[in-house]
Amino acid sequence: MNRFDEWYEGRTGLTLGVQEVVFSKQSPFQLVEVLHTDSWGHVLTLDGLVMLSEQDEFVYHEMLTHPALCAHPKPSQLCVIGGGDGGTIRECCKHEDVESIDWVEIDEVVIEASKACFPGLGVFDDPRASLYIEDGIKFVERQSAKYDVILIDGSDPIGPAEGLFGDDFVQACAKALKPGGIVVSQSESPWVKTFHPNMKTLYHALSSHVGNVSPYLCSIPLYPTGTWSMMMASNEVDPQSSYAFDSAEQFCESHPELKYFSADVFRASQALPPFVAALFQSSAS
Ligand code: SPD
Repeated sequence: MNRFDEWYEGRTGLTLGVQEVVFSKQSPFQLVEVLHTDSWGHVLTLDGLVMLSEQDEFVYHEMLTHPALCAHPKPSQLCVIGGGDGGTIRECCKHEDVESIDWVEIDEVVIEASKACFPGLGVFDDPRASLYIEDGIKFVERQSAKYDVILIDGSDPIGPAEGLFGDDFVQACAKALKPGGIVVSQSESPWVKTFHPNMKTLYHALSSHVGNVSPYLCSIPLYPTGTWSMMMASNEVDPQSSYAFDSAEQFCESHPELKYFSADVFRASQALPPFVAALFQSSAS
């Protein structure tokens, strides 16, 4: 392979020059590959879709984690669904209030590839995190009023991750949250029409089962179109409050290694261009 293409709408896509396939294994769920690319270092793909690159992964992991963990007054008990590369766990572990993380990854091969090919990227040995290799949907269905924050670090809504965008799963997350808890999910690109139905379903499910939904945006060059969305929902916590921004300011002061998240970026990420806001004003599909 000397080039990799990810097609996201017909013949539109992303192309990367590939120097070497450094890992390739078909798991029971998907084809897990790590490619060494010309410009982005190692890149992890699942069934031919980019999950992360060494060079831009910090955006996704910082933005999935810190908005909710700064907005919540005491994020002690967490649940992370997916994220077998360990990047989200790495960011969660930076928060002193975190006491325990139930981490549920369906595919052991993603963990194997990440440990072998991205040394130092993920955190796999923090005593606060307990790893469960199982279907995150079934795991969450068994929980009740247990978590302050649930982070959904799934892949795209095709194949094993499709259920993570569905009404039943969001309802199960709502039941698994403590009062005042927060759910955050990655939620695709507003530019890619193929994913609009999933984005709308997720938004409306979060809104009816959890509470107020705040979609926000960030820039991830190797994801389709480079503009990426995430959704945060809570029935009590307001991510636009001065508490949330002050807490982000303080957190960033003690974490100068952060490369994307800041209090200003947090605030700005919630400003939605009208075409994005309009996606969520129409009915569920
Ligand atoms: N189009 C890619 C969406 C992938 C979201 N999950 C990435 C996992 C990184 N921890």
